[in-house]
Amino acid sequence: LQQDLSLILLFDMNYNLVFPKVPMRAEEITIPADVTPEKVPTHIVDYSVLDLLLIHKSHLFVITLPSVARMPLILVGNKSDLVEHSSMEAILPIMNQYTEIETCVECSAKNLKNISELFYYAQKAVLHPTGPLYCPEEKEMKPACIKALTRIFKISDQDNDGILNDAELNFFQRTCFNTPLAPQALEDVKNVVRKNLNDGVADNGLTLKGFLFLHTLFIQRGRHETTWTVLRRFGYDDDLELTHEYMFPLLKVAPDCTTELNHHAYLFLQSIFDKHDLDRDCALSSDELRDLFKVFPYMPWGPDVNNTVCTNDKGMITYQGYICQWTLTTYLDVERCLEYLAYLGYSILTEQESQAAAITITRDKKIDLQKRQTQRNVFQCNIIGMKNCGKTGILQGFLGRNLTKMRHIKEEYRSLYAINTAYVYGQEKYLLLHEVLSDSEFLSASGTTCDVVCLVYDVSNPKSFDYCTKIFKQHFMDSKTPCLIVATKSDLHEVKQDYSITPAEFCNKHKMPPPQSFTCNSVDAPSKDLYVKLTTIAMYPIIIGERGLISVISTVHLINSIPQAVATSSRLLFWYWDSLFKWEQQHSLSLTLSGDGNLYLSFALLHTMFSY
Ligand SMILES: Nc1nc2c(ncn2[C@@H]2O[C@H](COP(=O)(O)OP(=O)(O)OP(=O)(O)O)[C@@H](O)[C@H]2O)c(=O)[nH]1
Ligand SMILES: [Mg+2]
Repeated sequence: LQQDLSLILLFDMNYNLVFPKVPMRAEEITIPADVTPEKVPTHIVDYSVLDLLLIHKSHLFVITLPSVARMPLILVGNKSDLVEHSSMEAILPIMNQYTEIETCVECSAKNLKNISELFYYAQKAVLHPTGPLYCPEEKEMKPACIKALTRIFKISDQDNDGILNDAELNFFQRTCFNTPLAPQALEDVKNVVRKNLNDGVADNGLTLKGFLFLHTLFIQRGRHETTWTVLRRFGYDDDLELTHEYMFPLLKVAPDCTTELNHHAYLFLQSIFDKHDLDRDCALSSDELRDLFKVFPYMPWGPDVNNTVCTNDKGMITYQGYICQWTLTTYLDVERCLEYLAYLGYSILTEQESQAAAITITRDKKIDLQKRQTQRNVFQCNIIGMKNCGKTGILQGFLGRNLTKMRHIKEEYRSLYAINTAYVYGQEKYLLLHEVLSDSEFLSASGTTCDVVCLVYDVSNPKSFDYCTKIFKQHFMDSKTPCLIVATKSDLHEVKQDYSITPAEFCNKHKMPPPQSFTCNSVDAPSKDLYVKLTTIAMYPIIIGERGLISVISTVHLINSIPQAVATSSRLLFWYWDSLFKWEQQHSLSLTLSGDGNLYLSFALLHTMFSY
């Protein structure tokens, strides 16, 4: 909304001849905000023909030249005290010709007739112009206004039945005008619509047609500030575009922090899903999806989303898939997430200041490492390996698709991301897989930034492991990002890798868990094992600071039963145990003995997970 108004008065040249003592131009006057009906400070600038330049600095002038258009104008017939009859009839054609003219008023400076009205109309013309809303020739609202109000209707129709019932109307009223409608007022509104329109009211609620009719009526009766209040509340500016402020509230994300949706945001997204899953099959058909995104200016999800998240057997995005895609957008591009939530009317429906309230910024990863604890729910794993080694197979396997299903995916609809949940210690976490496309040994920052790396080689291709070792040495050997080596296509005959030592020996040498076998050539969905392991490592990174130094990010307590765990340990467990002690010595820390089973559990879990 305008903070400050300037009005320019363009005076008739004869004025000074009639009242020769009046100066050519009066001093600028400011009407303070609290005495104006719209509560906006208003500067009144007198104009003499010599000062044309001034016009450009103001928001309105009272009499105008058609060439200086796009500013709202008020046509004022002064000296009404001198005539018997109104000149309004003669003025109407001029009003029709110049749509910038918001209002015509006849006034008299001599007997002060309509003078305060004139300034009221002037303020109104600037603050609530009819120009963008209404076409007087056609006597109907302009398409952009209809589009905006239709979006507002859809957002307010919370059960998506095409009707604003009393509860929805009240919520709408409270949101826009801060007061609910009295039951009688509600009935009156509906009766007005009923009287004028056949299908404006249905099931005792307002249809879209009725809603649009009401706004047309407001505008036609000079109450367009009502429509503007609604439009502005839903984020629109004077050109009926959503404002930058509404779309992109300030959200500062420091490096090494990630962005997630909080519980309230998930509940909101769930309600949006439920509202559009009309057949209640827990998946969105293409029609349902299109309907959901009708409040967007464009379709945000392309067919690649169906290959990024889980779908049902008909290929529709499931509830799980829908939630995962939102999680992905929030994690990878939080600005976009804010934009999407703005289209959905998040701040309005949840009665929050802005969509920023939907976002949790996680603490710096370095603090997580220090404290050996994380509150994060979303982790990213980069999948790296030479061409054709089976990376996409791993991504699609995470969505429960085997090789046969994967082969049906059209090349142009492939996705370099896949996101799903995995359970670690009984907690559901999101794992975001990112297939890194590179055939050289050098990765860009997006290839190396993640929580865990999956280095993939193809057991049937003798050249494929060498690539993994190069990538490892180039990028990860000295980094804090944990790595897991994965041997894909394990259903095929395994050949010897062209490398000086075997993959298992390589892992041992570099203190990594042994290579993990994977195949997506299965009858059913591929095994979930690999994904649980990747999530676990991401959550509890076996930090190999100086490679060989290990810690578990969790509250580590030793318990009496540890000796049993050690007794049943594999080589990995010994290595793990050994490194933990080395780490303890190096950092002169002592591990506490308590009855808590956490460490035992971590040991046992890691032991069973990575033993081979
Ligand atoms: N037998 C068998 N074949 C597989 C498996 N995974 C992938 N393939 C086949 O291997 C080829 C490459 O698989 P992708 O998963 O596309 O490999 P990629 O690494 O993503 O390939 P690029 O993206 O081109 O680098 C395809 O022809 C797949 O059908 C598997 O587990 N077993
Ligand atoms: Mg691929």
